[in-house]
Amino acid sequence: MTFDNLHLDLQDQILTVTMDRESALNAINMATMDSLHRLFGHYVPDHDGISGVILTGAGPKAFAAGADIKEFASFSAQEGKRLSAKGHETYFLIEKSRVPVIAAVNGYALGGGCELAMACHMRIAGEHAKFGQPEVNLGLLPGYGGTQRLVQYIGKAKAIELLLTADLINAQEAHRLGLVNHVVPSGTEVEKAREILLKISEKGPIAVRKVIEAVNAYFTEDTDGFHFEVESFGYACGTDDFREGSKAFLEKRKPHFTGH
Ligand code: DAK
Repeated sequence: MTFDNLHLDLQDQILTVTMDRESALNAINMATMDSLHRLFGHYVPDHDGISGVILTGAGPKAFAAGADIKEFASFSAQEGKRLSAKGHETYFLIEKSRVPVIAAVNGYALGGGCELAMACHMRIAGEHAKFGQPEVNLGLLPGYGGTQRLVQYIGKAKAIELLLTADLINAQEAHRLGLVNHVVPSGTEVEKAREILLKISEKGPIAVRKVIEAVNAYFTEDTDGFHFEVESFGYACGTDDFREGSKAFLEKRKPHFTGH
């Protein structure tokens, strides 16, 4: 499988995905969206040797400076709606990924780029990163879930201000608001994300997947998250991994999880 505009690097079961259009500040065009869709729809879920994914942007300036304005500027209402739906589908694939996905935000994360970072399970920001949803500057509103996920992360009052004013915020402010998990020296975002994913890769893979699903359930309208947790807990109790995890604790050794 080939992925236009993405560079993949798999090491120690951690897949680093670099959006690779540095001259356009990694703006997300249709080819990139299609690649992300196939990556998270097929490649990652079908690959047994991936325990976590890091998403980042090429170069020192941008994670992704938005959807590609040059490409969508001439879109009709019909085309815009179709692309928006495809973006939603893609970003949901990331949010629902069975393995954790961390955005290593190495610069501008604007518009569709900020929405992409928000679809990931965590965000590590370089100290010079900038976040924002400046769509209203273009006479648009966010089209890839930004009006929803920004509210989920930082609350309605601040989210509506950023969405209406198009103001950008720096990494420190994003951290203060709860949008990013850690701020690190620029250039070390991927390293920090990798450190977190390696730690998670030592945990039971079924438990990791169920935590992601249960947290997502909180934000899924027709799902009772508490009920989902009860069901998932019961399921986890019946796994070999749980037996191994508790046995290893009692025997004072590290567990060997198999994902069964
Ligand atoms: N799209 C295409 N090209 C972009 C781009 C973008 N979003 N952002 C930057 N570039 C290109 C610039 O055009 C420039 O290309 P050349 O002129 O060299 O060919 C190159 O990247 C370098 O950019 P600058 O020269 O502007 O670099 P600066 O350091 O001076 O400024 C900046 C950096 C990030 C402040 C500036 O580039 C900027 O304001 N960029 C645009 C930010 C922005 O407004 N992003 C879009 C947000 S709106 C949709 C669904 C979703 C969306 C839209 C439609 N449908 C379903 C239809 C989402 C929309 C958005 O994301």
